[in-house]
Amino acid sequence: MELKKFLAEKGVGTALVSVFGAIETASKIVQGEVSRAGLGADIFGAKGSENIQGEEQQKLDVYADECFIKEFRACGQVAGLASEEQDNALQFDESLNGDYIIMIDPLDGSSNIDVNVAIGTIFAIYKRISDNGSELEDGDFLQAGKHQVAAGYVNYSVSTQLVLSTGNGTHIFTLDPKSGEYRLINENVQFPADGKVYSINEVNLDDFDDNLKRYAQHCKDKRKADGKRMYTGRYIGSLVADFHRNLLKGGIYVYPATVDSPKGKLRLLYECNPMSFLAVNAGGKGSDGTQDILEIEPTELHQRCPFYVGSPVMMDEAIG
Ligand code: P6P
Repeated sequence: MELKKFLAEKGVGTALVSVFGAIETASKIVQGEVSRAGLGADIFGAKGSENIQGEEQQKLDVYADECFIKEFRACGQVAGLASEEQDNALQFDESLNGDYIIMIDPLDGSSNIDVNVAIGTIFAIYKRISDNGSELEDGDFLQAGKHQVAAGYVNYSVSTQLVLSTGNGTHIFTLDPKSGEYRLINENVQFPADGKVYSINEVNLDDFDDNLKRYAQHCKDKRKADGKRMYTGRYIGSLVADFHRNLLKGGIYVYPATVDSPKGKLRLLYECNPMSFLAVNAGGKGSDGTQDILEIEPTELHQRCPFYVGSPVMMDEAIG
């Protein structure tokens, strides 16, 4: 079943279906450019600028940001957007009557572009709080993750997949290159309750708090009845790719506070919240190590937080 038909059958209103239409269009354009990267097109490498995080922007980062902004503006249902690649939130004056607010990381893991590793777009969708037609306010963007009306990611990999939830399960669509349609391949996907994969950058091991050091050692020490290791490490350096594998096979992803990133590296509004929304809708959990991510009341657009997400049994073992 193709995307828009599925959403309509799930009772998703036409305005939100239109927002997903914008995501569909922009993701196909970005996928086309990502796939060209291997042809040596002049889209490799750094753009020579930095985003607000002081991170070197890749040419495809900026390209993806521009694509999604253009399509969200054009759909007429989005009043404003905040992006990892934009210092400040954007107000779409031409659609101030739109109901929706978008938080987006247009191309996460983009440092992997040059080495042909899977990368992704991550998005969260909220209803605006201020009156329709009025100027947007900070509160429209600084909403706790539990108020998301939808979230998802695009995984630009072996195939291009769109994983989304509108609060009624998490569903996987694959882009059919022949028809150009996203087709449903896995409805109401569920995290395996437990798993054998942990995704942590252990270079930071000395920075982990005692509880996480305990958990990492547990994963190294645990043996099956036959004496073989219970767990294995898989860390690709691309959140979407690591999350997607763990969603299907069972696993946990952790990016804790470190010396380099004392508040954690990942951003609450356009990485941790949408990935946690998807996880919870697939029977998994998302936490900052002390509380449910979706309960955190944001104070800044680009704020970071420690991030644990994955299979519920592993999450309970990791957080204790
Ligand atoms: P490190 C990519 O920059 C990213 O935001 C995630 O996609 C990824 O999991 C993480 O950072 C990798 O960070 O510090 O381990 O290289």
